Amino acid sequence: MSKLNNETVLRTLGWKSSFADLSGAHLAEPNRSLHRVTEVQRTGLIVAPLLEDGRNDVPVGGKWFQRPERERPTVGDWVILDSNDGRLVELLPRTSLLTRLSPAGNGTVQLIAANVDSAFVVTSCNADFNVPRLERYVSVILEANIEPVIVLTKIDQALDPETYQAELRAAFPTVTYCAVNALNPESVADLNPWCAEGQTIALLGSSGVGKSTLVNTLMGGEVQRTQAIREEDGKGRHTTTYRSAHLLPKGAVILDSPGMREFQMGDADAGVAELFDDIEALAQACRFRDCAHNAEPGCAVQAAIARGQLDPRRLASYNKLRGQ
Ligand SMILES: Nc1nc2c(ncn2[C@@H]2O[C@H](COP(=O)(O)OP(=O)(O)O)[C@@H](O)[C@H]2O)c(=O)[nH]1
Ligand SMILES: [Mg+2]
Ligand SMILES: [Zn+2]
Repeated sequence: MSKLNNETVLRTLGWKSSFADLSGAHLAEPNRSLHRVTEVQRTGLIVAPLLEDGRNDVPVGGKWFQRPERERPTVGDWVILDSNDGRLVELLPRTSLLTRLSPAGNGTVQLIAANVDSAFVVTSCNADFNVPRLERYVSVILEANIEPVIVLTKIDQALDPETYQAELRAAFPTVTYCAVNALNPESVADLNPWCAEGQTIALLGSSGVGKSTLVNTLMGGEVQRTQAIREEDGKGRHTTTYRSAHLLPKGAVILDSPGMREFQMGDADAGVAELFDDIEALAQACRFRDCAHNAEPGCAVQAAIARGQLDPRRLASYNKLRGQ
């Protein structure tokens, strides 16, 4: 362990002691250090903490870029570097991986972030609010075994914030949502349960919905508090921001994905099944195993709609997301 970076520092970057058993033999070798990828550039990575010589950039050789997309390093990855020359030696196994289809439309997968615990899907009380789009985000997040949290911003600007919340409850009965004024620290404190040390949060949503504002509030509210603590006992915690990784004073790391205006989902059947588990449960009772829940005799899903127990819009979304 002596060759590892200081564990306290690693913890501020989201390292969990439960990851320790993930690290392979490479760490036992001399001159190896453990870092987190905070940014991916065209020819290399930006990592934290710094290498021994004070650098934070790691050139990544062609060998890595020739690998299948999923085996290349992405933001949030834990990597083992050679502390002598900064060479990327090993990519540690991930606990989760968020992906999307490339907007280029050629069917390739793009990595968004790795080792994420929860994802804030940010939308606001205005024209941005769009249930089908939120359903796509949430399906992909669930598919990746990440906890989705819908963050509804600008409740202070809406005449009818409760209408948006009612829509969220109807469309996402099993997903937590927080309705906030992103400019107000007390309001944003509703997100604290996901912001503890060791947690990594991915931030998703169209531009203009308040992602940067949320990060500022999550960072800023506490900077003041940290200063107050310092006066008392000389202890406190620095907050640090990289281009796309923010170390929150509460301990969590937020990974901000740039330019997510277009979010094409790849295969997310398991995530869709989880989001629509009520329909999946009803479908167990359909007469035909391959029932498409349209006009088949003995369709338990249509029966639930007829009884007023299932919103037909939900079935339409489910079928659409499953490509039917
Ligand atoms: N009143 C109010 N304004 C907000 C809220 N969230 C964001 N804004 C404003 O909306 C604009 C866009 O926010 P920004 O954080 O840049 O969105 P981003 O593109 O998702 O990062 C800024 O002018 C913010 O001040 C909110 O909850 N209430
Ligand atoms: Mg922004
Ligand atoms: Zn059916």
